[in-house]
Amino acid sequence: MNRLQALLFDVDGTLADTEGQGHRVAFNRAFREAGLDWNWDEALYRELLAVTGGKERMRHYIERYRPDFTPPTGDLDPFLAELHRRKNAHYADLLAQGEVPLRPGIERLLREAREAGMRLAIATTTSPENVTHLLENTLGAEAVDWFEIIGAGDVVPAKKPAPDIYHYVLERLGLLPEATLALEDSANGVRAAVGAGVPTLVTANDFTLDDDFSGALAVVDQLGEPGRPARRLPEGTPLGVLDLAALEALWAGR
Ligand code: XBP
Ligand code: MG
Repeated sequence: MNRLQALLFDVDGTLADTEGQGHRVAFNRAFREAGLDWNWDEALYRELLAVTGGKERMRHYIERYRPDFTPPTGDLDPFLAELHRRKNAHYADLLAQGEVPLRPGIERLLREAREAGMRLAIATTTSPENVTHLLENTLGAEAVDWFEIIGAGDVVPAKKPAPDIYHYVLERLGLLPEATLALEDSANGVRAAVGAGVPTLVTANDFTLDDDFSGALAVVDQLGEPGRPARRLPEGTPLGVLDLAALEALWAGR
């Protein structure tokens, strides 16, 4: 009988609401520290999220909003790399201060999946150390080892919406895409997962509610906890707590 073999988790916006109070705040701190008068408010950041990857996002911002900007050091690449390094240091501080909790149902599902022997992996555009810090600060240091493969950041040439990071993870798991289920929160994430042939459940959030999730198996507001059912979007139909059995049923009915 065909069984679901692995859950593949996106990180930002899926494991935790990292963007609004995490990455965005960290970018702004790095900008101030570097003496730049750039400030990314929530509305602008929502727009900038169309570009995945912190370095790529800053480059896009300069091209679109600061076309006359020249970095003090002359060359843009090393300037952006250093700014991104400082941004990630601020992000790590925010995580350590507990500013970025996991989304509802994530810890419950991860613990249940581990208990059941379900294979777990991560497919994300963010940097590996950001993933490690998030897991350590929310679930404890040992949680990094819960994931067989952590596919993150620059290990692939093209970030989401390219399917590369999913190909990378699937190859290392030794699994066909149809044997797995991805959990994503954004249009770029869905395009990456579906582009690699991976059935995908979307847990949308405030930054992505209006995204185009074409190709996803289903869209819900969150995974649900006792007393706080997951709701199918856009109708709002309550679905209860999405446990492993519910995810397997969704996957099997695809
Ligand atoms: C989300 C992203 C990332 C983060 C910032 O990726 O687009 O770029 O906003 O990450 P995912 P870095 O949902 O796939 O995890 O600054 O570390 O690049
Ligand atoms: Mg995401």
